[in-house]
Amino acid sequence: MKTLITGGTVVSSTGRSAADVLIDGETIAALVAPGSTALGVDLASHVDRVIDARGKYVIPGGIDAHTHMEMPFGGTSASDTFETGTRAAAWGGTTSIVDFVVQYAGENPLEQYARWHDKAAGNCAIDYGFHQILSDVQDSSLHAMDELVAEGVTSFKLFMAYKGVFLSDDGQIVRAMQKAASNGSMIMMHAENGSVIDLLVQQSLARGETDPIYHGLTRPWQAEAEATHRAIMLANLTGAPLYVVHVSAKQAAEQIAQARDTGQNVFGETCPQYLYLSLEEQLGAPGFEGAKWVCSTPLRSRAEGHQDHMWRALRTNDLQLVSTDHCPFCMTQKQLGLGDFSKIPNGIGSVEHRMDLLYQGVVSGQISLERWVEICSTTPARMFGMYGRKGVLAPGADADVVVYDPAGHTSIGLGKTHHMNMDYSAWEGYEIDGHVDTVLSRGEVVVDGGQFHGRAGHGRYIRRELSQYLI
Ligand code: DUC
Ligand code: ZN
Ligand code: ZN
Ligand code: ZN
Repeated sequence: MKTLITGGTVVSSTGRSAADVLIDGETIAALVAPGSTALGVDLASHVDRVIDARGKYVIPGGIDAHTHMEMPFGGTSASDTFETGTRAAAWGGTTSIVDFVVQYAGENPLEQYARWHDKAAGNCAIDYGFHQILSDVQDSSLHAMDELVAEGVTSFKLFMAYKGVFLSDDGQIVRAMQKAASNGSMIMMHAENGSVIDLLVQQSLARGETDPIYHGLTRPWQAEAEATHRAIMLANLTGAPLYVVHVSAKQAAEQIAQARDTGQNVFGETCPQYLYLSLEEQLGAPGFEGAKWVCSTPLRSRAEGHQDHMWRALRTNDLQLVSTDHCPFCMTQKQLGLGDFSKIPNGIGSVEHRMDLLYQGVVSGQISLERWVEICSTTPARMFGMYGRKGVLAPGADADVVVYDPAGHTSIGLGKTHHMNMDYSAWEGYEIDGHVDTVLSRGEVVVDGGQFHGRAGHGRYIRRELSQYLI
């Protein structure tokens, strides 16, 4: 099957040009001058399918490097399965996800890895890779880290918060970092001071403060900035590359920027919720509504300037990526925390909207068109060892392609654009300038003309290499 995407503007992380994209089977065959001929014959008449991209951007498919499909968490399980979640991702122009295998304390990391393959295999509409969460770091975990790297799991998430659920103490963190330094893998960190947060939560509940808003108020920016600093120091001590997930506090981003200025391999990710949503809006939500926006790290105060700082950090490359931390729960699941905010499952669902939401940063002049592609696709590919196959439109790369219509419009919300398995949207009422028109995953059209054409099982496991982003 040969496909030609004609008449569009191909945008990469380094520039834009008028070019046609020729796809042969699952990969990109060539980028050619618009209207090119082969031996004097119009190329378009040589292919099986022509996609008209006039007036539109042609970009490499989005890569969401942080999702939690059907994750067991908070006494329940994230509501998107690999099937529903990857379908929603495709609708939004995301053609690869990197999800997290979960190893809770006492579980065998390799068995958990096999379990996650069982959950994903045959169910995904787009390609998927795995990071691995380690909740306790034993001799056996260190051994597993080597085996997992050979399997293409080249990044490991540790937690400085959630004692009794995930927490790795500093000694365990250092052991895992030493292993990462020796096998070349990346340490991903949930950087919040868990002991401080647990204390503030207990004190808050003891005062009778039970509403959702106290989730954010008991996770202050100082707890994030302190843990981020500590994680950076431990990474410096051990020589491990460090990627701080879901950065929301300005002061945490500043810690990352300082470390990067010294040349240390430290990277940071923020999420759409930390660019757009705020503690003030959550405070203004009536009753239990605020539970929709309970996530960790929490939404931050707009008055304190965190959101503006996240945009600025994205512009300056103090932060490198925007992933969603897609961890959706329905309202009945959120209601586990009625009367006790600490029992609200933490997470927001955004996998479908990341490309559109980030594109609003282009519309408003916060980031360039090229930076949009870099943040959404090229850097996640490089950061997590997929570049070449993913993250770029070049001969030999997987034909993961999005045709994006800057003149289009997208209304987000239930009954509008919403394909995630959730009974509300954290983004209800958002109006997007721009529209994901056509999405190809490895040469197959999965979304086009407002229709889903993909299928569960098309998506394949991505065996990742070591990070290609390190200094
Ligand atoms: N951290 C995550 O990365 N995802 C869900 C919840 C959390 O705390
Ligand atoms: Zn986390
Ligand atoms: Zn997460
Ligand atoms: Zn359109």
